[in-house]
Order: sequence, then C-alpha cells, then structure tokens
Amino acid sequence: MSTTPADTGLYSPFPLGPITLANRMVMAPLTRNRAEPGNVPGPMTIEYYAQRASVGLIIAEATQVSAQAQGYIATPGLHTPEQIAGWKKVTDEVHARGGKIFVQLWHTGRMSHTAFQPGEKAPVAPSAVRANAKTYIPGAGYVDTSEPRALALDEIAGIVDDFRSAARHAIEAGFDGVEVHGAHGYLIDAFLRDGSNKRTDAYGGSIENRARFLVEVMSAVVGEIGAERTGIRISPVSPVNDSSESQPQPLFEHVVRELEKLHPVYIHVVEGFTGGPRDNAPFDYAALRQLYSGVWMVNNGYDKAMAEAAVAEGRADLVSFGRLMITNPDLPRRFKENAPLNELFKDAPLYGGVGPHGYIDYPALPA
Ligand code: 8OZ
Repeated sequence: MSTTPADTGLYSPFPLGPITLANRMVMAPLTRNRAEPGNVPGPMTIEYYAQRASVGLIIAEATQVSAQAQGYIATPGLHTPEQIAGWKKVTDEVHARGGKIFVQLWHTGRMSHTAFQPGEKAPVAPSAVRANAKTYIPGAGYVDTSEPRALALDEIAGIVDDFRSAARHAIEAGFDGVEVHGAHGYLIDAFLRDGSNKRTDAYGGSIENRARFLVEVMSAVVGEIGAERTGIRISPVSPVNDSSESQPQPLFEHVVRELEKLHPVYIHVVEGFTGGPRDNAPFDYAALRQLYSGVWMVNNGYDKAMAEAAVAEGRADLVSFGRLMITNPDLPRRFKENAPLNELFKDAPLYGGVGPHGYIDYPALPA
C-alpha cells in the first residue's frame, strides 16, 4: 500500500497506542495557575481545554502527584478525590468534543518553597543544593525557592509510588494517558543532572545512577497503566530553573536507551532553551532519536512551516505547541487554512488571573 503526503502530514490522523489522534498537532502542557481551592480544576478549566479539543492531543498542565510535589500557587493535583472528580469533568468534556487528553504528572522537587510544603518543611531534592530560581507566593510576590533537603535513600520508593498512584488516578479521571514530567529541573530532571545531583549512593554519580530515579518512575507508571498510555517529556539542554549538566549528550542517550526498553507511547523532547532560543547549546537530536523506535514528539518555537517540515521530513511524528495553543483554541484549522493567528493579550497574565480574560476568551474563527 502506498502512502501519499496527505496520509502522513501534520493534519493527518495518527495512531497513538490504543487511540487515534485526529492530527499530529499536540497542545503542550502549560502551567496556568488557575486551579481552585484544594488544587482542583474548576469550571473555567473545563471550558479552556474543551475549546482546544480539535488538536490531535491535549497534554493537560503539570499536575502534582502528592502534596509534597507542589512548587507553585494554584497548580492542580491528582492525589485527592476532589481533584480526580474535577479532572473527570475536564476529560468528559474534551471527549464529548472529540478530543484526546493526557495529563502531565510532576513533582517539583527543589523548585518549591516551604510555603507550599506540608508542615512548611523544606522541599525535597536529590541533594541539598538550592535552585537559583523563583516561585510566586500570594502576598509575598516572587520569592527565591527554598533550600531543599536531600532525600534519604529509603524515601525514594515512596515518591515512585506517588507517581504510580497519580497515574492510576489519571485513568480514573478519564485521561487517555499520562506524560511523566522529566524536564525543566523538576525532581526527575534534578536527579538526572550533575548540577543538582551530588549523591554518592545508587542514585548519584554515574549517568546510570543519576537516571535510576527516572527509570524507576517510568517502570512504575508503565506497570500501573501500560506503556501504551505512558509518555515522557525531557529537555536535554534547557537551562530553565537553574538546570545544568556537564555532559547532556551521553546522559540523554543513556536515558533514551533505557526508555527504549520500557517503550513509552511517546518521548516528548524540548529542543533548546524552553520558550527561548533553539540553539542555546549544541545537541544532536537526530542521534537521540536514532536510539528510539517509538513515537517522537518535538517542541519549542515550532511554527506552521517548521512543524509541517519536521513531520514531512520524518524528523518528528508529533509536534507540540505552547503559546500558540493558548492564543488559538482552533490552531489546527488556522494552520490548515492559512488563517491569521491571534496574539497574546497584553493586559492578561499568562500565569494566574481570576476571570475569563486571557484564559477562555481567545477567539476561534467563526464556524
Ligand atoms: C512555567 C511556570 C511554572 C511551571 C514547566 C511546569 O516549566 C512548568 C512551568 C512553566 O515545565
């Protein structure tokens, strides 16, 4: 059977494990700090995601696997019955409008503050090395992250279990799958990198040891809900949140070799500096992809032409979009029809806010 470009292009359906995406465009996970008390997604969040259901796959924003996992104000969780019930309303509405939706699961690790931690304790990290970065506390504004404490060896399995149970909760909440957040300096990425991981036990030192936590989390989640419903996001050279690594190429080649054995339904790669330059540091993404036989999703600064070319040339199976999906709920149609794109509202915050403005009032094209 021969395939034509129309069968394989950005706007063509794509099988992802047991589901079929309407097209190869993905809404990237985007923190919006709009959760309601109890870190429960509310009515506006239902509408926000439902408006975006025409994209092949929505990856809902980073969502806490436990109370300790929180690092920012008003980010949702998947560790209480109320949070599961809140998300169920989101997934029901996205599915009713023909969409597919995963959720990103995170533990922020050292990117947190005592103000968010149960008992106002220190956040946890591979090592007691503070991230030179800020978070936002109501009343206090942007503040430095707190100095974390190093996790004891016997605490690590409990956090792996938190990812496992959050993945179970995600399926209970009706998600089609989960994306494990292995990027941007949060707990999994902090274990990976030698800038933040100074451990001398089985979780530190060699590349194999630093990748152990990621592999354990992925094994647990895959074991709980199946590889065909488990994706992962990595950001090999993104310095966001004070992330640093002396040898990203061999580190991430090892990570992808390990992932090849577990075979998650996709690997989602942030190329370059998240939300910034794509060429901030040398990295051979083609070499990384060569090590994986599964689905490859790319992100960071893709526009229509770049995304069409990446898929047409076989450099990616799926392309995710962040800001363009915030401002254009109907992005697939706009790309296909070469329609103009909405700009970010200048008078509305990207993070937080109370009313609909900047969240659910970006217009779609008239029907
Ligand atoms: C922006 C603000 C807060 C969190 C990430 C989840 O970088 C985030 C995030 C982004 O992955």
